Amino acid sequence: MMGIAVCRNIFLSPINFTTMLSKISFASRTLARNARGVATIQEVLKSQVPQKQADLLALKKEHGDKVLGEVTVDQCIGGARGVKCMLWETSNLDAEEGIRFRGHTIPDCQQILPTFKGPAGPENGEPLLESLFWLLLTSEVPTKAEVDGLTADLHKRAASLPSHVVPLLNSLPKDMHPMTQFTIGLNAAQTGSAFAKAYQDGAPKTEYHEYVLEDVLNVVAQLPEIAATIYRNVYFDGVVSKDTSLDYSGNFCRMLGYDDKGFDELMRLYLCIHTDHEGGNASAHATHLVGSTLSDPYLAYAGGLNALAGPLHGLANQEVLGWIQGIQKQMADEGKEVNAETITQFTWDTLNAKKVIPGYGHAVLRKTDPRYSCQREFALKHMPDDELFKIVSTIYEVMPGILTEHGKTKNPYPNVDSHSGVLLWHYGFTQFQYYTVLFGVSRAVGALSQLYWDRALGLPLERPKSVTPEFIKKFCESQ
Ligand code: HAX
Repeated sequence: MMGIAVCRNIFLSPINFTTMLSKISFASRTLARNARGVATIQEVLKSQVPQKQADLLALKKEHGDKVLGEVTVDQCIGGARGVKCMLWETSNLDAEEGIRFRGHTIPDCQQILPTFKGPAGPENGEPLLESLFWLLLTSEVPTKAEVDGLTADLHKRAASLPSHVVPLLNSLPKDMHPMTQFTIGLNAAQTGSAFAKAYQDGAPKTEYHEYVLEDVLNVVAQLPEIAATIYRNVYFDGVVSKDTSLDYSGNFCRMLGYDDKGFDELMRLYLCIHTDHEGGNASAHATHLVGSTLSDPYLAYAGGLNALAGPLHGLANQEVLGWIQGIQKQMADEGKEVNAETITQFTWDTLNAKKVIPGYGHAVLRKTDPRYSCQREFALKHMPDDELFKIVSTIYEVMPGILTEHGKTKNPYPNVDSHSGVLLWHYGFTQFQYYTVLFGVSRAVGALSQLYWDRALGLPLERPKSVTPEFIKKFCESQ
């Protein structure tokens, strides 16, 4: 019977087939996991490190002198697009397909990762951030019991935020950008770094990753309180309330001051999809680079947050809302509707003013970002009649054509930042200057999972070679 059902499914559609394979392999992994009992993330990683170290040594020994690609002068001057020069474990970005977390697409993750209700599957809600954290760190799909253990551990670790951090945040000017406050808060929490202390105390290199893991878990655990304190200070009464009976995302929503199951689900999706986007993006790369100097995870991720705060990167989600409001205001002033025609006109005005359209284009992607698509699915399911969502949908209808006609961007399709703000706005989270902080809470999970492996694998100081324009000219003329 099962064979027949499987065959029928195969002929239904390739997507069903992939989903079914994911479910089968998830089921077999779950059986294996149940056989070993409930493990902690530390135990799983400890068992993996020796093999991973041996694998990397073997890879270097066998292929160390092979050529992965060449670098053109355009690439050297043009932000190193496409230059393969960084090892990244946790995720991979394909220009057409988008992100895969440890080999799993976003729809896969929605099928196989435990949810707040328990079992995996979209019928039970969005995956828990802790599930994805486990997957990114270990490359394994956790059981619900393992995820619950990690949730409890993170809640416990949150209390380790040094006592001077919240008073410091309370003293900051309210008009300081939330991302600036965020990096100040994280830098200030660095006094609690286990790795910095162990290094000072002379820990051997072979043990660095153990202390780094402590810091990675602590940073992820402490970020919600830093982030929520900033939000509550800047926009409300400064009071942060917790509910540790919930998961990481649900508790974070309560800390921000939201008590709405729909918003909890959105936050789970939001925090999952922003975690990781392979290594070359500015926030992940900055974390990796700073960490390669043996700066501890607090300082390394503060570097990542500073990169995320730029408008070409994470700040684009704030810019998108500002741009949409610009259309709304202008059309209201002119007594016009916001529709395909007026959006087209407004877009050309923006482009003719030599500005970029926030939320569109990407350095790697050449198709609609699947992080955009899954947010669109969420909106279609939970808020199909929302006014802003309709505007975002109309923008999606017209923008690829306009950007193609404009002829500059290599990718005329939307990226993750094009959609996220509209979903937050729907639930009353309208303070869009703060949006990038939410992105920053999530990105820690990916960038720091990789940072753990950087130290476990003993990756060296990152130090590419720069060249002068005179060198390029002389070198090329001599060819
Ligand atoms: N609107 C107008 N022009 C755009 C554009 C856009 N959305 N995207 C790219 N272009 C322009 C570039 O500015 C560039 O122009 P110049 O030749 O005059 O410098 C040209 O098209 C070629 O750029 P590209 O090769 O297609 O894109 P890049 O790899 O250089 O840049 C960016 C990628 C994401 C920075 C770019 O598409 C952009 O500025 N987009 C708008 C900002 C944005 O949405 N950023 C978020 C990206 C996702 C992310 O990191 N999230 O955190």
